[in-house]
Amino acid sequence: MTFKLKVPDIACQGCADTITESLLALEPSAKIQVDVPTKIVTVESTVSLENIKQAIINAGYQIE
Ligand SMILES: [Cu+2]
Repeated sequence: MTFKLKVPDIACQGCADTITESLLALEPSAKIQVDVPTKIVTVESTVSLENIKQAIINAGYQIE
């Protein structure tokens, strides 16, 4: 499944890296794209949307 999530707190590449790492910890083979200007995280993963959201929240970010 491919999920698109808006994470308004993303401000820089450091935020993008933190979110990417937390999602890779969840599923190492996930494909993750973080677009800093639009603050959109695209995740291609077999993990449920709920778990993806939780990983982003645990990394310290809120999802819109
Ligand atoms: Cu940042």
